[in-house]
Amino acid sequence: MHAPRDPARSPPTRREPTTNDRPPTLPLFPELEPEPPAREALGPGAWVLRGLAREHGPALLAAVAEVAAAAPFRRMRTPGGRLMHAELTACGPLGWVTDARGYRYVERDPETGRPWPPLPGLVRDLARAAAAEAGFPGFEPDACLVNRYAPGAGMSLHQDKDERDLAWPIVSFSLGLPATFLWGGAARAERPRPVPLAHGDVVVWGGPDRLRFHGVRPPADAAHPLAGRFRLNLTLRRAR
Ligand SMILES: O=C(O)CCC(=O)C(=O)O
Ligand SMILES: [Mn+2]
Repeated sequence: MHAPRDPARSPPTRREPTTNDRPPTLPLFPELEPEPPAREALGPGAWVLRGLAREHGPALLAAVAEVAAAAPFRRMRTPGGRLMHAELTACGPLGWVTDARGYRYVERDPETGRPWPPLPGLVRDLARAAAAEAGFPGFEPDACLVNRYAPGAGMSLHQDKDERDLAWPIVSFSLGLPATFLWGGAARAERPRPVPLAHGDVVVWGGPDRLRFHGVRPPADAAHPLAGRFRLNLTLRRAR
């Protein structure tokens, strides 16, 4: 019988390989490796559309910068008085805001008193295409909420339910740093499923999944080549 080796007292004469010594295993036939699925179902009415917006990343980030130049990112307070971790701005006819009076859509930026900047055509077109791909043709968003997450900033579980007609889906673009999206259930208490989201991924949820709880874990600190130390998220909604 072998006595179990105590590595502290009897070091092996020959160093044993550790996982760190092993080079990454390359696929023998890369062309036969399965591609990550282009769309993943999160539920009967919810899809992750992998990389759908990736090629438009630079243009989308430029559009966000233009929006933020007219309607700067700011941290808003929940009706209960808590400061949100993500910074927000908006574009399109309506912008979502939260303050002591509650959650609502408004036509003017309360910070500047001006209408929200227009919804960029590219954002509208991509949102329409993503919604159609997920089974919701004819989506015409009238509100785009833009969230900016620095490392350490997340969003707790919530439902998107301030929109008038819940028959329309939510279309959500992820740009910049990767983060984990938390896909919950119909009740807050249901344990959410972690869904990693990368630059260019789009999530669409509607129909029977429209009121699912969801949230975002804070991104880890890193630098994205296009977005720097931020994750940006655009959610397109039909608010009225
Ligand atoms: O950042 C995300 O991926 C989700 C944002 C969100 O749920 C919201 O703005 O309501
Ligand atoms: Mn939400």
